[in-house]
Amino acid sequence: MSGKITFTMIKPDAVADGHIGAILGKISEAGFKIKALKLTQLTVADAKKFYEVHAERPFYGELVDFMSSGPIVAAVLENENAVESFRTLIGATNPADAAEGTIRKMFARSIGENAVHGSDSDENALLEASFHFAGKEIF
Ligand code: FUP
Repeated sequence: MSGKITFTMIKPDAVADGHIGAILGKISEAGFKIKALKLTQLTVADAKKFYEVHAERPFYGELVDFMSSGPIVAAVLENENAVESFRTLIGATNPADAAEGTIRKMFARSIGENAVHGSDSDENALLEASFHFAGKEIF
């Protein structure tokens, strides 16, 4: 499955702003198949673990607080060249730099509250999918 799978979260800002349906619509229109999907909330410990690669960065505390502040939608997605094509669909980390029509350009509040996550490698996609979903929840 490597190469065809990516993992995403619709982050607390976009859930609170009522964008779940619109974002899932753009994901489907772009040709991604939903392999797993749930509304859930990260604990502080979950968010610390998920973003531990950023533990030394100055924004880590705010990122952990934000990501555990409210419900998220977690999903596993399938497509050709899934990681790269999904990152193109979501746009740059900072919505101010994101291309027109990308999910972050349309729905993100700021660089810290940027609407969606997308895995940055095939290896991380599989690790992130298994962090959030049991095998029997992935179809
Ligand atoms: P991305 O791969 O585009 O999600 O971006 P990064 O992995 O670099 O960053 C992960 C998250 O850290 C971002 F989604 C938001 C947060 N972040 C900040 O809050 N400030 C920054 O300067 C960079 C990232």
